[in-house]
Amino acid sequence: MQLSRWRRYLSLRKKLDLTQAEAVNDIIQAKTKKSQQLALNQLEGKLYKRIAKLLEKLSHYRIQLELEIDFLDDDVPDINLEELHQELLLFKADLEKLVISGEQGRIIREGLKISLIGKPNVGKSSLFNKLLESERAIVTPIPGTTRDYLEEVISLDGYLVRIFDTAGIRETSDTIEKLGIKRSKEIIDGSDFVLYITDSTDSNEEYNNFVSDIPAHKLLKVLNKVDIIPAEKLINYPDYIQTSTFNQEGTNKLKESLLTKITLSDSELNSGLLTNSRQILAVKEAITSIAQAADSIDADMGYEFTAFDLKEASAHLEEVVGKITNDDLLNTIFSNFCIGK
Ligand SMILES: Nc1nc2c(ncn2[C@@H]2O[C@H](COP(=O)(O)OP(=O)(O)OP(=O)(O)O)[C@@H](O)[C@H]2O)c(=O)[nH]1
Ligand SMILES: [Mg+2]
Repeated sequence: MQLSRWRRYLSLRKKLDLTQAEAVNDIIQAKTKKSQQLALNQLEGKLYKRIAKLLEKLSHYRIQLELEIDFLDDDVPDINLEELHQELLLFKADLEKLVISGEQGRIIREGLKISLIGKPNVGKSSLFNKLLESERAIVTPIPGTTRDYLEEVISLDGYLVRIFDTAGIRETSDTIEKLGIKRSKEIIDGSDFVLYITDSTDSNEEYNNFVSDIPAHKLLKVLNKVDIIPAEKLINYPDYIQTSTFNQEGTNKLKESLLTKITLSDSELNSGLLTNSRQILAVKEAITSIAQAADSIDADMGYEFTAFDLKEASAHLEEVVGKITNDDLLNTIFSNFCIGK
């Protein structure tokens, strides 16, 4: 979009909240339909409204407590602490749901990070190329071909997916290969999902220890080169996605499995999701404060403590939407991006 159009758009609005400001950046950077849709929802203020509702609830609880503190001797009706405790736990559960869906929002915005790992020569780079539909990575029959990782981005059904091809992991004395393997391990840690590629003609025993370190929910097992495996052997691999890079069928199955990892419905996508780590962290901190508020009721510590924790929780939620001016925003956008020339 051109600078003049942004100026016109922004001049129609007096102030944007921080989530909307972030959305403007996200729209500019969005690479797929879904990430654009998410950013547009945020720009419309859906996340802002969702957080504002939560803040309203929090201030309702706080007012009850502060009235008690200020007018202890007056005729203010007593607070039902048991009921408040219960409500705080429900409120905390709501925030926890917001964080969980926010992880999906973050995946849509930043892309689902997938790494291809496995022993040398099992066909990682070949699968990488198939997913990309291009001959991006070098493929040879020589084990140890990929020395450093490669990263590429694809759109899967409108979702952004970042794929990493890694150096095959094995015992080696080669210094360059060792460095590549070290990086492969770092990439595994930073991935949302790990595709563990095997080839049934190989023994994977030495590898089992390594794979057992990867959390099970992150692991997708793939049996490649099924074209050279006798068909009757395939039933030994029921929990593997079976592929051959010589045909399309397996790659399609692989893509479908990846899509099942993005579990958002369209209505959730439109519900005002958290979309970045900053927002998620602020809500997590609000959850800690709410838990402390509930604990302070449990421990009979007095209204002041509970009110203090609720104030902290509000401050954290306010961080998500903190107000900024259009000028601040335009300065940030145009200092970071060269658009609208
Ligand atoms: N028969 C068969 N061969 C395959 C298949 N996929 C890959 N290959 C072959 O296996 C060899 C190794 O493929 P690569 O994709 O380079 O394997 P890699 O896992 O990336 O290997 P490194 O980079 O060395 O770790 C090549 O000769 C490929 O043509 C497959 O599905 N079936
Ligand atoms: Mg390779």
